[in-house]
Amino acid sequence: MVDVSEAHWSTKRWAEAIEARLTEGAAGDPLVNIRRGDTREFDALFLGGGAGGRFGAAYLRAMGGRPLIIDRWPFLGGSCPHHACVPHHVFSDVAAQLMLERTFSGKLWFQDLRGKTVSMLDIVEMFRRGRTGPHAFMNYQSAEQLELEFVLGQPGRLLDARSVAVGEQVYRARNLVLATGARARPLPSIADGIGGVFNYATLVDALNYEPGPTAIVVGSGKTAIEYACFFNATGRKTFVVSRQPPLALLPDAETRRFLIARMEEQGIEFVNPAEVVSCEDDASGRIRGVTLSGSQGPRRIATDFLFLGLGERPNSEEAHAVLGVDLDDDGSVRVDDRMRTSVPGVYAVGDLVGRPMEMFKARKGGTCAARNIMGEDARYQPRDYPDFLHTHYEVCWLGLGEEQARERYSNVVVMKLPPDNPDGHTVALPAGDRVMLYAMMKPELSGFQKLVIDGDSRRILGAFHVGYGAKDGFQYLAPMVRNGLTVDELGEMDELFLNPSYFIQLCRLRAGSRTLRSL
Ligand code: FAD
Ligand code: KPC
Repeated sequence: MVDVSEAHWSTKRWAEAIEARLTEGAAGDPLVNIRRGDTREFDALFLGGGAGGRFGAAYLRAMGGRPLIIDRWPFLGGSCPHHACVPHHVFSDVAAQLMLERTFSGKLWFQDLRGKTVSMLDIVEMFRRGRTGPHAFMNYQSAEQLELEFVLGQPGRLLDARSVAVGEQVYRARNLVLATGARARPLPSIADGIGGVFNYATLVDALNYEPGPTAIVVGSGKTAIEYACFFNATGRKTFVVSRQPPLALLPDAETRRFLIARMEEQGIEFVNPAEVVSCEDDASGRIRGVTLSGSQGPRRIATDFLFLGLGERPNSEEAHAVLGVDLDDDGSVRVDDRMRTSVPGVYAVGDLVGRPMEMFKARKGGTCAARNIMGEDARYQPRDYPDFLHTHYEVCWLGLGEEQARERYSNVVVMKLPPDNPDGHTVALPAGDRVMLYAMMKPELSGFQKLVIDGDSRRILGAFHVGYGAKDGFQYLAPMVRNGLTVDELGEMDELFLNPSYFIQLCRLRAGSRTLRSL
């Protein structure tokens, strides 16, 4: 083991150590940061130092407790900086940037990208180099600012409800918090052993060739759509194959239609309902084509690049086998609203406990477990939360879609931009940060926004935004909507014009009328 408890490494030194260990793989000795002078028993072992484990440990430490994190990777922060949120945002930034450049190819200062493909391998390698920064920061912040103790770089082995082994060394605590995350679901058997088949993790870890002109994505959820838009924006013909229609998770049909139309304009072809029934490989073992079955009959598409966005499966097998924790049908560890599993003293958090698999849930679950371990009666159940995904745009939403609202309320009012326009003419709205060029030169690409309102109580029921820069706003809007925010209260706020979503001024334009009308 390498004792780093007195090392006080800078981010630069952490970056070097992490990179060296990632290159060595499993051969590296664990990095051990345990304060030698502290003889207190650990209050909790956190198995997994991703968002759930790290935030849980930090909170427990802040409350005066003593946590120990064990993670198989040489860095803290888990999947997010390594192969999930951070690369997803890099690739989505690339998709947005390239859509802008392709739309205005040859105009103003834009280079002519028509018919050109940009290197996916270069972008993935750029991310691989860049992720060292977030990795290093996670360890620096955890060690120096949050004073966390940890053992990194080797897997932990569950022994019982109080003990975990790393190699020969056994660590014990009063409680155990399972935070081992989830992994990508494979395509059942037909792609086994074939090269050129990727998921979000292997794409960034293993891509080592320049994919050809066609990309096939399987799936219809967030990861499938986000990565499909990235592949498409690089100039590749991209097919999205799924049993379900895309974006079913987004609860407003008009917003879905806007997004799908824009993706199709960018050249994405949606094939559904359909599934991949076989994959062929070439002499080198790399995929060279897939056969699809579906409502339009069998179809073969030649490709050397298949991406699976089939959702994730919780890493719950060992906890179930060794500790006997109860699982749900999807393999997630069953917890109550204090994050307690079926085994006393054992908690579980994050992707391991199922949907929604999002950072806020992992982090809040971790802090909830920590507070209970430290004697508080803290409860957490994710509900009424805002949500987002990327296409070539950033898409945010909360609450009810228009159809859902009409099922429940008799007087639904809608405010949106752009307005419905019978002759199809598009106006330069919405206009705001990062869509101004679209608004001026190609207004139909400048976005879409919609508020769904109960006209009787004047309360906001739902909000949808396609554009850029509204994610922050939706974080703060969600609790206000939950607490009954009305059109009148929204119209009283101060907009920072040109604001990405026009909700404040649209509400103010109507707030004076006793009978609300759509706008
Ligand atoms: P993880 O972060 O996966 O942490 C689990 C940790 O457990 C890992 O560090 C792992 O090494 C460790 N571990 C597992 N087994 C062992 C063992 N036996 N011994 C030791 N350590 C072990 N969410 C968002 O909110 N915003 C986004 O933009 C976003 N983008 C995403 C993009 C993609 C492609 C994906 C797949 C997910 C995305 N998510 C996003 C979801 C988010 O990444 C997860 O919800 C979050 O990372 C879950 O945190 P966690 O702590 O539960 O698991
Ligand atoms: C570097 C960064 O902010 C992205 S990774 C976050 C992981 S954690 O703070 O542990 O939730």
